[in-house]
Amino acid sequence: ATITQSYQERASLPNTSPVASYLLRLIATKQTNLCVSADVSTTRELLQLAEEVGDSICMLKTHADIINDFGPRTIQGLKEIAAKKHFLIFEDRKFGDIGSTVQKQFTAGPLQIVRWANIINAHIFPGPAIITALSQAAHKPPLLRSLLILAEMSSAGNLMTGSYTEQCVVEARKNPEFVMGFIAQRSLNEQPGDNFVTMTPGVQIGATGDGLGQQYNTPEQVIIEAGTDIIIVGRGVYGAQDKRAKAEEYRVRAWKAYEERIGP
Ligand code: S5P
Repeated sequence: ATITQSYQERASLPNTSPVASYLLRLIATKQTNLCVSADVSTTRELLQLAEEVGDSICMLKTHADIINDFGPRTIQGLKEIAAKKHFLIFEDRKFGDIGSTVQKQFTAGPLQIVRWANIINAHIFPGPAIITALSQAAHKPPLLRSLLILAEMSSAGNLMTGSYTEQCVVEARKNPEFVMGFIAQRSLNEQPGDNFVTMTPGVQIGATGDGLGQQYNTPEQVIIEAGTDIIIVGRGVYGAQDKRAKAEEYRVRAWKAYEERIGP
């Protein structure tokens, strides 16, 4: 059902986490279902990329642990640009440990992810306590944070299929306040009432893979055929000479695909 509904309509459906509602409204207002993956290695490059693509994105995805000089300057800069350009920050930490450990990884150490990332993701192979542990850590002191469960991956030969993926959906349905959706290759909204946000990496125009397992689809394959909500593009954007123009090109392609999918 969510396949033919607009982002705007979905923002006010029941069973929608607060962060998802905010994001869906933001997407509708800015007319962008593009998330840029900022896999760069310095604070300077990260903040410059955020400035350049900020107007074209609904979300910036980071890997804080690959930034050589990550620190308070990175956090402050990111927050300022996100507020000015109106996008959310998603730290792609892929938590995957016992509850007690992920709480520390989320809140402590040099990254202090909970302080600056609106959205995080986790694997559920350690069991469902990973969800409650992250939720608890996000709520003291109360911060508006949300989780994406990694239900499927883009890489060749990955093991996240069948009943594993199904179990991700089961656990998400039990935690609609905190779990906003999935990292997956297709929409997993299969039951009436499901309104999860699906974000899909492995998107690039004019490439099929990277020689290291990554597999690429086009924005149209992902948004129209697979029914997902947000494309995640890394090298397709930050690898370009003119990053601003490239982000805008991906935004237009993914937005047109969405308009075609929901119909007149
Ligand atoms: O299944 C996945 C999940 C993720 S989060 N496949 C992925 O590629 N990712 C991430 O998306 C990956 O860690 C990288 O940051 C980004 C894809 O980058 P690209 O350069 O291949 O577009």
